[in-house]
Amino acid sequence: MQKYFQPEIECASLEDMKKLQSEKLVAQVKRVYDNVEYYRNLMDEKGVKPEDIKSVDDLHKLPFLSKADLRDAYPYGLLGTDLRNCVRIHSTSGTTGKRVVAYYTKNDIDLWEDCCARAIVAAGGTEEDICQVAYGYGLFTGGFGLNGGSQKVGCLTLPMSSGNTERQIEFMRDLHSTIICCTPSYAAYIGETLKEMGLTPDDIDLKAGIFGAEPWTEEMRHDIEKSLGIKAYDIYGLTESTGPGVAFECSAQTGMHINEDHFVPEIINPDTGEVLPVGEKGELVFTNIDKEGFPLLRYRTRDICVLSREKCSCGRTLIKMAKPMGRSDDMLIIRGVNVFPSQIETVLLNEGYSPNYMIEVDRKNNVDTLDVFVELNPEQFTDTVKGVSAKEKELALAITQMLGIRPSVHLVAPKTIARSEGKAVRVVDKRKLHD
Ligand code: DLL
Repeated sequence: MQKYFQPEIECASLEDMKKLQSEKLVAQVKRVYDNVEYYRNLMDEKGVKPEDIKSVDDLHKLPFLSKADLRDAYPYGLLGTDLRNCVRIHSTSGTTGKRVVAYYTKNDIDLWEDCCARAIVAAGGTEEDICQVAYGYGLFTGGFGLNGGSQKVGCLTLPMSSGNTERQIEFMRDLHSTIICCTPSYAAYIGETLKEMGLTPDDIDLKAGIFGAEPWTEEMRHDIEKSLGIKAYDIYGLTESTGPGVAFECSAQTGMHINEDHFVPEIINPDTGEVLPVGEKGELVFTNIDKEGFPLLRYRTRDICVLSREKCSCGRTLIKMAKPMGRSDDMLIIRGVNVFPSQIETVLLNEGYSPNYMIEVDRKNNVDTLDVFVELNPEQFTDTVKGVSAKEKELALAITQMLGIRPSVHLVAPKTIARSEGKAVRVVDKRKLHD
């Protein structure tokens, strides 16, 4: 039996899980109240004392933490323990404002790596595997997180980091990598490069990929599975709550099991903060019940998704989260309509186009404009100008049917849209320049 398939936790009854969570939560709230002045003030403002939290059913009494709080408290305001007890930091890229720095004690790293190990085992990983980690290493959590998980499982671990795609493929072939971990957009790029090198999935030994850190669609999953000859598993996480491994996909590939023994999820209405029942769509909120360095309680992720307690064919009882549609702040409001880039991706891949696209939003004469630039595949590129313009109209219609608003579609030559080795940047919102 694999050490990192832990049925006593992963297949626990709801009652046992709640008991475990409650014990950890009660202790965590007390610790945070005693050690973290910033959060103590928030609790005092709300009139909540640690004694009021007796079980996970009382979670709703606690105040939320938002990204704004994290920025406010930067750099040390939410530190949960003496800095001397911390052994590592990681940080978000800070593209949407001041970066967030998270602190890890030795124990935090140990538990985080356990979570990543569970994810690798759920994707079929064993000590027989050769695991190529092509997430970035550094302040980003992807590389170090999966690296630690892979070593715990006992896989031979290749700390490649991202980039240098041909070298990735050479290593993959020479060392017979069986598992690859990277962002889905980078996996698509590796698949494209493999083809360009005149190779097919039969020329490599990969069997599984563990992809996350950005939203990706089912259509993208099929594309990657085909181009690399693998099963593609989703993995979710965020720096604020440790990193990858907060949730992971199993053989059922129908959503990700949340490591509930460490992270207690809630779904809330993003406008009112009201807690929604399991099964309703809303903003995901996490409470870290055993983190020491950066113990966030009721952290609002801004990720929009749905939870499910439906029985899973893999036997795990850990609650599942659906693929997040994207962050509430990734959502574009165009002519009053809510648009997620992932909806456009679904249409493109369904219509046989490449996953290489850019979305440009602007405002002209007070009207929002939506331009979608999509690369033609090399075989589509030989088309006549007339043929291309007919295709653009067809694709614009398909997107209109999905979104309810009409875009201008521009089919562009192969290789003209920048490839991503990490998280793909798919949207340029020029309206911000006018505001
Ligand atoms: O992206 C951690 C990670 C690394 C997850 C490697 C998975 C694999 P951040 O850079 O802090 O951390 O970004 C976190 O990325 O709030 C989501 O919006 C998004 N995200 C992460 N995983 C997924 C996923 C890492 N599987 C933010 N599907 C999160 C959709 C995801 N979005």
